[in-house]
Formats: sequence, C-alpha cells, structure tokens
Amino acid sequence: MSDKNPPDAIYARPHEQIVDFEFNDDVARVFPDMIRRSVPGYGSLITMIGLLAQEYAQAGSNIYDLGCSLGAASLSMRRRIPHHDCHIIAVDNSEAMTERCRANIAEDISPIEVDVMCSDIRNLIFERASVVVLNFTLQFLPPEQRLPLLDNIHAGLLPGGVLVLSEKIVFENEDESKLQDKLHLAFKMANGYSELEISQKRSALENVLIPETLLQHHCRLKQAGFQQSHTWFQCINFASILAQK
Ligand code: GEK
Repeated sequence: MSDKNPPDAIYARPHEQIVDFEFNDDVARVFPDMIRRSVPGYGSLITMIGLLAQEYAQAGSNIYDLGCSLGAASLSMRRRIPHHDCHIIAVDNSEAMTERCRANIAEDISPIEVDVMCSDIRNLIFERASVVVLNFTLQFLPPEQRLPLLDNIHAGLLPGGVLVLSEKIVFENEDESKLQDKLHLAFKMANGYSELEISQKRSALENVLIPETLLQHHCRLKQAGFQQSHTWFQCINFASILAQK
C-alpha cells in the first residue's frame, strides 16, 4: 500500500486500556483504509453522492459537507455539479482531518470553489443551501443534539433542497439485528481485520457512535420539517436517506 494510503493497524495489538475513539492524527492518517474496510458500500456511496449533487445542486447555491473527514464526498460532488458558481463548504471539527482535507482539495483541479472549515457543525448557520451531506456524521452527536442540528439545516435549505443522511443503523427485530451484525463481522474479517481489532474498536466506539433505527431517523426528519424522506441505499447495517425540504 502506498504512503498516501497507509493500512489501519490502530487496534491490531492489545491495548492495555481502551479509550474512547477520537478523530486524531493517527486516525486521520489511516482513514481511507479504515473506512473502506469498515463501512460496506462506502465507495458506492461516495460515487452516488456526486450523482445526487449533480441532480439537486441549484445554481449559485451553497453545498455543505458536514463531518467531511478527508473530503471524499466534497471531491465527488465537486467533480459532478454542473453549476460552477456553486460553493462547497466542507466542515469537520478535527484539525487532523481538515489539514489533510485541504491538501486533498488543493490537489484537485475541478472549478467549483471549496472552503474547508475546522469547526463544530452544531455551531454553523446554514444559508442558501441546495445540498447538505451528513455522511456518517450525525451518529457521533449525542442523540438529543440531533434534532436541533436538523432544524438548523432545514432552516438553511432552499425550497427543493436536499439532505443526504448516511448512518450506521440498528434493527428492532432481534433476528434481523443478529443477521446484520453477523454479516458486518464477516465483511470486516474478509477485509483483514482480526477478532482482536474488531472487539477493541467496538469498545472504543461504544460511547461515541450511537446508531439508531431507520424509523427513528425518518421520524426525526419529519419533525425537522422535511416534506419527504426515502431510504435510497442500504448495505448490511449502513444506510443512506434522501430528505427533501
Ligand atoms: C466521508 N463524511 O468520508 N462537528 C464537526 N465534525 C464532526 C463532529 C462535529 N460535532 N462530530 C464528528 N465530526 C466522511 C466520513 S467520519 C465517519 C465521516 C466515520 C467528524 C469527525 O471528526 C469525523 O471526521 C467525521 O465527523 C465522521 O464521507 O469515521 O465513521
């Protein structure tokens, strides 16, 4: 693997104490490998987010990529949006991520302007937005802080504007839950993660990533005022919703 894409071995050795997961420099360095091997369908989602932005971006509007990490969704949208007067605002509160994200954007020559901001998405004011992307980010906010964020996003969307919300999900039905967990475990093992790595990372994420059911997400989107929301993608226990104002 090249230096640009080092392998994720963060939990490969036994840790004496498992501390809560953080998006620090160690994680940012291996992030492309980590997310590809952990999130089934991630590559397809990134490609499709570009296509959704192509469909829904409105001329002269703002496009937000919230919890942008290294900028994969921003780059995909930047290459697809046909209106060159759109403005992409990519936001993450991890400095390690935004530093690398800026470098990735600088290497890309597409014409649409991209601003990378190191900021908490809970403090943003959204303006003239036609597309807002939360690609596996809402799950890291405490559940009671999710509706206020969706309210703010809804307030800043133009009529017809959309939110793309991708999340790890859980299932109410016990059999379905067991099946999906088993498939996700098989996916990670097939991608070379050991049982030790999987169990140490699970402990590190336990208090940090709080997944919900698709029904909880659709209900909250309705509460925030979205006219409609549809699940347009699911791969095992990872799904994406398109919600429209
Ligand atoms: C991708 N969307 O590659 N404010 C800003 N950023 C935050 C906050 C917050 N309150 N909480 C978490 N983050 C990306 C992948 S990763 C998903 C998103 C994952 C950021 C955090 O720093 C991290 O970079 C990102 O959200 C979540 O399409 O690792 O499973």
